[in-house]
Amino acid sequence: MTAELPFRMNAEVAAARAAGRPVVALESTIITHGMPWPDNLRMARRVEAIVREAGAVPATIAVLDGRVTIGLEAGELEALAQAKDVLKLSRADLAYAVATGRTGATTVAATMIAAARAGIAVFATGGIGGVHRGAAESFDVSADLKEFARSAVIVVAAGAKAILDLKKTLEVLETEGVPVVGFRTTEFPSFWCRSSGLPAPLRLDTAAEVAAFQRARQALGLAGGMLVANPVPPEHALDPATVGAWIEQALRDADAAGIAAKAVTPFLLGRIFELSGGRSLKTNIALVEHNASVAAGIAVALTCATRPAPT
Ligand code: PSU
Ligand code: MN
Repeated sequence: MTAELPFRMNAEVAAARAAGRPVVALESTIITHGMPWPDNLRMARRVEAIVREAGAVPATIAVLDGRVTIGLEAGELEALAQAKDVLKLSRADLAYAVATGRTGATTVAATMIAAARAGIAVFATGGIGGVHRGAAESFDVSADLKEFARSAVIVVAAGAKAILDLKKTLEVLETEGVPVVGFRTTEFPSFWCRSSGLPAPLRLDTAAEVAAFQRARQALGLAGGMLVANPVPPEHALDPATVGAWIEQALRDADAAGIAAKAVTPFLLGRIFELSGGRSLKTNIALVEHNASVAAGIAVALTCATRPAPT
């Protein structure tokens, strides 16, 4: 518990922060709205273990009964993974859950806000939100994108979810001044697939290089975070044509059912899970696990690597 922050930080995360040891933030919407029970809990536990194995402390973030909690205890994680009526919280409604004492899962945007306030510099997730297909009509652009310009957190993700308009998503990130770094790739990945047909704007190959890049941005007074786009490992990648057909069908179903606003992303992920006979979920879990290990490497690099002294 830290008194000076409007947050409840668990003892392990607080001790790591106080000692300057590496910490990796993890989101909770992926648990409550992105995957079915009990795979969601298994994934959340496994991801925390991967962060630990790589030498960092995991901090899964959620709002529990109105308290922004940085680092869920094992029992809290299990309860959240099974809970019903959990809010999906972004920048617009994070404080609403606090004010009304509700329980809510944090999206990429809300997790970035909480991590930045808690001094956590690195965050691992599956795929960020972005510009939805048909956004010219619906105006549906995830608040995740603008958050990158505001909160100084490095987010490791397998690009943005392929259900989105990835080209427009990259355009908005560029407009917002958000670096998008292909990690060991020159191509922007598309979540379940390694390719998207779109180039990654920047490329870096090591955790130390990512850490040095973020340090250079801060030295220049540039606010905000960056997206480290880490493709799913080849053995778990799905074929773009197969995924494309599931996405088209899911989008038609969403349209027919009149799904809008916050419900769109969970609906599409759930429908694609059904259409794929569970294959999309297996790949989703594999890519989150991979992102966790890369994020932990970056968190370690940020704490140990120091720039060479000027000569
Ligand atoms: N990545 C996943 N599964 C998810 C999400 C990301 O693998 O469920 C969530 C994230 O929390 C992301 C949110 O911030 O979807 C985006 O929702 P929206 O498009 O409504 O902004
Ligand atoms: Mn949206």
